[in-house]
Amino acid sequence: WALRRWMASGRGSPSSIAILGSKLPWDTADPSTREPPSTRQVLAIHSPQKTHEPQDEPSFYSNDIDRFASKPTRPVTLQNLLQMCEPPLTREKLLQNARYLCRERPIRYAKRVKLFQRLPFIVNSNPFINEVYRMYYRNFEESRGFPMVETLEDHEAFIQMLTRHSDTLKHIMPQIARGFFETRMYFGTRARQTFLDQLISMRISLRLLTSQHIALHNGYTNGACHSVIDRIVLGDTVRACAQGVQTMCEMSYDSAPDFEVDGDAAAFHYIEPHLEYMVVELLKNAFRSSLQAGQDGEIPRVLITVSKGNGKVAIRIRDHGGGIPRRIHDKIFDYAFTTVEHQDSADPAASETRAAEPPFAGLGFGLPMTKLYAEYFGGSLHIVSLEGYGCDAFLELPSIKVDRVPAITI
Ligand code: ADP
Ligand code: K
Ligand code: MG
Repeated sequence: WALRRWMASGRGSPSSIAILGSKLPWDTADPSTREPPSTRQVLAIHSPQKTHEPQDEPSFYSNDIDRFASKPTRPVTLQNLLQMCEPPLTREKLLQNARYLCRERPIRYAKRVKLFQRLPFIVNSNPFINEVYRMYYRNFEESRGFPMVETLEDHEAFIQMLTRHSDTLKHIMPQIARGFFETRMYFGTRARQTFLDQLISMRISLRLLTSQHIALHNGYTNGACHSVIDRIVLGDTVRACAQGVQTMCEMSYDSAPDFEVDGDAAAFHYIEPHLEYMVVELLKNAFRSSLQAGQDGEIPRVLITVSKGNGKVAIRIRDHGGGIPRRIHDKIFDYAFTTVEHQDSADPAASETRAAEPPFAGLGFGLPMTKLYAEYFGGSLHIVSLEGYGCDAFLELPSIKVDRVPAITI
């Protein structure tokens, strides 16, 4: 029945498969006749306005996927990644990093495609999950078919491909969340946890490598390399996030709690979108529980304290929303675990419209993803709940600077 429901939603129809390229013009059967493609050919095949011919469905048994997925990746240290943007930004440095990525990206995409192929069939047939799988597959094929970057002209085409890949995958997390939420009954909690932690970590890593290379390219062409690490005034960013969440809360529930930010507004270095994502998710939870606690009276306000220690910052978010019942405390970090009640999740039409805009709460991705993001660079997230009273969320993050970089590899 679930399959029928997904087919009925139109996402499983053959027309949705047509955009998947499987052959590139320079893929000939005999390797000896293989001509290296010209830059124009590369540009043509990678140009978004190209009308694609109907093509084969991605094969589950593609040798290419297995071959690339079995190759080892070559992780770089965060230190090396950050040093890349230090002058001098030479042509050689640019092309050398492009060649590294040219080899690395198809391997990393193939490993991700392989992860999806190992999912239970019923899970992979979910339209949201399947669409994400197809996007990864397409990016794998394009990256694998891209010839080794030798000249600055090749590099232009390479940057176009990187930008396009990165743009198409920018907003897929709500889709992934929706897909794994809908298939939660077919999938064990442990298996889902392992899969999603792996998938999201891989996603963070490749996005970092890609954006840093685009930054290096911009630096080489315009002179200034803006690394993926931003200088952030913590108090300002947190206040802006809280204002945003307040607006979202009003739109979803017609009212929202007040909030207060205190502590020192120290500057630190981090990836701003990561910080914003984590703070917004924690605030959404705090706002929602406060709103529920204030149903018949005054809505308790949310208190946010920011502080800076030695090479670290901390963000504490306190709400008086009633806390988390003890019996669910060990489940809150499970993907797709939520206490939000869903009435219409069996309606595919409703689920399609909902996917476009991630809901305020209810997919159960906020806490596990925030924890994963925090731990990626060696930070931490702790939730302390006083049942019947409220919750404290403690987020601690390292400040990432070139002279003091967490010892992690990407
Ligand atoms: P979602 O918000 O989509 O339900 P989360 O992973 O963000 O998913 O949170 C999981 C569950 O943890 C929530 O459904 C809620 O039951 C509980 N929770 C999280 N934060 C709070 C909080 N501040 N107060 C009360 N309950 C909370
Ligand atoms: K959860
Ligand atoms: Mg949440």
